[in-house]
Amino acid sequence: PAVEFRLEAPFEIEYHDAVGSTNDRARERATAGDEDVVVLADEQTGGRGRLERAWAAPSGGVWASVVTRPSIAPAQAPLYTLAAAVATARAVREAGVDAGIKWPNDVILPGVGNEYRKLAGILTEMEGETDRVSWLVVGIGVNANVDAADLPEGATSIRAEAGDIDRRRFVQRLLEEFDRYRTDLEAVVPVWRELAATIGQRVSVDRPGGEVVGEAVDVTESGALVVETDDGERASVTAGDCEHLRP
Ligand code: BT5
Repeated sequence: PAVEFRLEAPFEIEYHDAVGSTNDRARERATAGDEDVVVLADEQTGGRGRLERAWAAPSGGVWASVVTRPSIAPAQAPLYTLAAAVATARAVREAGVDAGIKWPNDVILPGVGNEYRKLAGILTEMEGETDRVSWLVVGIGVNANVDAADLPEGATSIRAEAGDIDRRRFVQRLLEEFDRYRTDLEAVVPVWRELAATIGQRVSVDRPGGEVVGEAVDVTESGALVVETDDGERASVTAGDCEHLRP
């Protein structure tokens, strides 16, 4: 696979056949002061999701973590996550899978209500002051050339939906798209909206302030989900876990 990942991407590539978590290795590079590095692995033995959840990362996937040092405030970091979701969804669509985005950052094969299947996820980690980000690590996991049987229930892969892809080409396109959107953050939310599978769904969002149930009606300029609750109130949620409910 090392040869497969030789790229012309606008990033330095650090490739591993196997690593615990590409995000952990990317954090080391970030802490060392590096930037515009992508840590890539064929397989992760300790892949991580959000909130300490495990991420299955068998050989054949695209497990990538991008180290960046943008001059932004921490409040803008969610836009980088949305940019990665947009880049991932566009690359997956080019690979022939009719993917959508589930707020905030899951790339899914849409289905009725909660019958969607997850193809990719994003884990952004950062360090910095209250007014300035020092570094961001954007971890992108795509179930590419892997069997659905090697993934948790509710997950699918590009292999299962459309057949194997050329991972070198896929990563090249993914990074080109991410590079384009991170340098044009204003373009992110409009494209995110076009790809959104969450808008129009009945959702339940588990957020720090408690659960919100209602219809997802929009995403704000900073990437917050706007939910219209059953009593007609609008709540905007900046972070949390979102479930699509059966209509
Ligand atoms: C995510 O977390 O969706 C973020 C996943 C980020 C993975 C990338 S791979 C490269 C980089 N290095 C890392 O160590 N991580 C990043 P979350 O929204 O918390 O979803 C996690 C949940 O998705 C788990 O609890 C499982 O239910 C499910 N899951 C686990 N592995 C999966 C997979 N390969 N495909 C689809 N769903 C999976």
